[in-house]
Amino acid sequence: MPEAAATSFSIVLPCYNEAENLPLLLEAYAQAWPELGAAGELILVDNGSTDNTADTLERELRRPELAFTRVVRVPKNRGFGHGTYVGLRAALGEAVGFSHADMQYRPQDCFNAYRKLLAQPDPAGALVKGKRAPRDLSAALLTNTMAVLASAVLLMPLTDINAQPKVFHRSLLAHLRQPPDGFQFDLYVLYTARRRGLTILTVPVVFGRRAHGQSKWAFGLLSRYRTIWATIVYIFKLRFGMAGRG
Ligand SMILES: Nc1nc2c(ncn2[C@@H]2O[C@H](COP(=O)(O)OP(=O)(O)O)[C@@H](O)[C@H]2O)c(=O)[nH]1
Ligand SMILES: [Mg+2]
Repeated sequence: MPEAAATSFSIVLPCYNEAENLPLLLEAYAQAWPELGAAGELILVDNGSTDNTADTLERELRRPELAFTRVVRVPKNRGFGHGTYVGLRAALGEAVGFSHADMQYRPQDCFNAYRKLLAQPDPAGALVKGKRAPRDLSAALLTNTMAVLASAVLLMPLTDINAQPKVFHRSLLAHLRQPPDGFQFDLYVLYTARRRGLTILTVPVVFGRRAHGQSKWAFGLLSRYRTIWATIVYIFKLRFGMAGRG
């Protein structure tokens, strides 16, 4: 893993077939970046995309106002967790974080989480995550049911597990030893942080609408239930030591 730079922040955004959203996303980051007011880098992970993501990124990243951005490529898609982990391993920041690439979160969400982390007496002892404003009933029901189940089985308080971003000191990376490939990555990061005694802090975020395209997992009943089932199985695997315990 690369050595950490002086106080700085790496934001990792794994992108899977988000070619339509990327120009908007990058424009939002180009506009907002000066607000960060710190050294930083934006890492876009082309997570084995099969659309125009590679060409779009090549074209967009020629813009000088995106000089803080670089691309990491995953040749074959294995899922959200794998792509995010590959991006995090390439990160140089002393603080690192990840979020989504479909415009549902704002760059400022990452910045706010970073500022909150830096404001802690011991930034290495905390992880800052987004906490979504109340959403529609079925989304809230699913989120809360998964959080209650995970908390009860893993014996630790967990809420709004998949809310983005997650921002933490790079020292946690060494403990993410067996990250899951899929969307269970968020749970794994929180679980590992809690087991290591980190304090979990939140910043409020608004979960907006996708600018283009549809959710990559909740687009149909079957794919939705597959992801939910995989998460339930993963919760029990974590509990009984059959998945990576950092
Ligand atoms: N499904 C999926 N999404 C990925 C992957 N890698 C990165 N992502 C990104 O993960 C983010 C969230 O995915 P999305 O399907 O919108 O999930 P939702 O927001 O929970 O409905 C998007 O920005 C995707 O581009 C992957 O391998 N699979
Ligand atoms: Mg989304």
